[in-house]
Amino acid sequence: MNEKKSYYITTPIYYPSGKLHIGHAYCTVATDAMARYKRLCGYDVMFLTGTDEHGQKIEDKAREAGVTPQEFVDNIVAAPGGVLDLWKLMNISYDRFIRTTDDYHVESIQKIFRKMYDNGDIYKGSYKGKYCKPCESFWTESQLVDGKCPDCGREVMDAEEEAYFFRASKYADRVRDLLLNTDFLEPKSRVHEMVNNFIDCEGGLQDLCVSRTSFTWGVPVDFDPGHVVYVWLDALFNYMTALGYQNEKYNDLEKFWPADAHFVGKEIVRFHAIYWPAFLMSMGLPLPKKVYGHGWLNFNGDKMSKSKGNVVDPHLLSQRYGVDALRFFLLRSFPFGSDGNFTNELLIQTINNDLANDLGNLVSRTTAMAEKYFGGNLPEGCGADEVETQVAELVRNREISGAVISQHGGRPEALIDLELVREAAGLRAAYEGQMERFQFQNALNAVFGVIQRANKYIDENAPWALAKDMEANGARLAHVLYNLLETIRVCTVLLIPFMPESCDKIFAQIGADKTARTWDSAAQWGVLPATVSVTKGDNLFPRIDMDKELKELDAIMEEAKKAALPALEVEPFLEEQVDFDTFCKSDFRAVKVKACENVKKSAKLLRFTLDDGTGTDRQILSGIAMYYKPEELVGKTLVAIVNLPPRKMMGLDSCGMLISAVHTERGEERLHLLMVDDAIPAGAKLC
Ligand code: ME8
Repeated sequence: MNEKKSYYITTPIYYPSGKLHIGHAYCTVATDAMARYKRLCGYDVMFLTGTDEHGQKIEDKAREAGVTPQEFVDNIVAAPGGVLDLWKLMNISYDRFIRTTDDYHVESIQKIFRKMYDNGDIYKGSYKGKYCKPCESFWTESQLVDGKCPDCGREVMDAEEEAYFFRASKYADRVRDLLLNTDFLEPKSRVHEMVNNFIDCEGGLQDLCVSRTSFTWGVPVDFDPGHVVYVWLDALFNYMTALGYQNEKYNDLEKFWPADAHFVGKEIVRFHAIYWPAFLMSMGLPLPKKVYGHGWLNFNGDKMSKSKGNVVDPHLLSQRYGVDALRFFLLRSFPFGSDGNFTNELLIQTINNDLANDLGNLVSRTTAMAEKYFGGNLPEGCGADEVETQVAELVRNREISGAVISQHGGRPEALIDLELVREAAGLRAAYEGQMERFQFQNALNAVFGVIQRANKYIDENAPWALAKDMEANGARLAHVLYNLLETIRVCTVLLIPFMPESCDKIFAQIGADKTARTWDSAAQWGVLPATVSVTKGDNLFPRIDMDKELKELDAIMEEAKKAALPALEVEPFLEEQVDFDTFCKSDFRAVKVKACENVKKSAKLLRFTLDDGTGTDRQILSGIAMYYKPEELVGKTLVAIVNLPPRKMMGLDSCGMLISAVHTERGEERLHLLMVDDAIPAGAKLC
């Protein structure tokens, strides 16, 4: 039997310490595209993702939230709107999801730790150093940047504890060799950074502290109570425990280990490219074939960590633009190996240019014309001719020559047709080359090059002009539409890894059955039957009005900012006491509003004419025009302090002050004039 080749790919397992943002989705979407691509190519794929649930940060956050660490992580991982929900929404086709709190993983980590201890690679010592709590990383003085954590730039603290150490130093030479002399780590630009900063640095590769005693939320070291396993050792081995390493839960090691690719963000390349292979060397295990360190999505220059307050919510974005548009944007707009600047404007632009204008337009124009001119069914005989099929074949075998094209004598339009055929038939090979190197942006560039070519082909052939004389040009028109459908089909097959749901819809519109959606068919020409049935469907990617949309997004962000502020804040109580006699000197009276108006040229002031019971009107000015309309207040019974010395405001005397209650709601100041029972007569003293 011909067994399928296997392919094992992983994402980092995420810290469930808060909501995931678009930066997290970036890596997972890329991994998903790769997994779908490999499935399309016929591989038996294992796509692993999960959550990294131990460590001091989680313990602290749980304490702050008043729940147990397990409750805390359960709430972020499995609750509605949590990690699992997000991956479902983003159409992430993972095959396995590991949580490092899963029993089988905990059991495996304990066995692994003991094995490394038994083989002498883990030993007990004491640790003195600088510790970055959010990153859960110990650093030496020389590794700090401006005295701060080199990964996240935050303050570090002095820390000392009895701890177990992993003899990383023992593996320095082998890891250096792995990095410098193999393709283990990519992009290559990251290799020297790793070797120079962590192996060939002053003091060489340091042994790694792999246990903690200062908190308890971790995998307990079973032979030394009080110690928990360092999160990174715990987390890195997820890639193997999830296949059944040191546990009975799964049995997939033989099939899937070593991993074909670990996708990781650039800041955790150090753990994956240095300690991970060293751990595996210590255990005598095969090394993964590739670690790919992708860049960060920055948002206005910042990595979008929650702590820097720049979160962009993937739930919200996919609700507004559709999951496929968001997935596509992430891989189309940024080269995977480098940083990219995420802006809402770029997102909308990409959707409008690539999806609405180029792809959407091509599909809707082609299907609309097939319906309009042929009732959705192209006539017999309009399919690929012999020369076209032959050109496609030669392109596939990389044997194309100009001779074949010029042989296609007779038809003046033949050259235009063959150019399109050649581009479409050659697309798969170009795309494959890029996908194999994780160059998603380039792969998509290739596809969109052909899509643009096809749009140009419509203009070159002007089907609307051909349609004016169907008797003379009907066959040509049908052939033009057939060529367009074939081009759409080839491009759509190659877009499956990026936009699976939209591709299904396009296939349905162009009448492509299962056999016309395969990897093999993407390098062939003439796969759709000539009499294919076409149905124009809904507009797949509606154009977005940029200005309007940006305004709405601003308003949403403003609202979100407000929602994050405390619901209610009142002023702190005064510490200083006032003696009773002083207090009694304040003369509070009930007053009735006889008239109220805005003060000219003042946005704030209202001018009150008040009955204070003395028989003479009292005038008070109050800075509350943003809270009340003057006419609302006429007739109300208010409270005023009446023995303050008069003050001039905007040239008018204010004789006293009206009493209000003030507080802050979601960051906005609120004010309520104190209004009392209308039965209280004007001038009544309040005491
Ligand atoms: O690092 N742009 O978890 P994590 C691109 N638990 N990628 C980003 C990003 C951004 N703005 N922000 C975060 C961990 N990421 C560990 C992994 S694996 C054994 C343990 C990426 O939740 C980040 O680079 O902090 C990392 O690869 C991933 O999200 C998970 O980050």
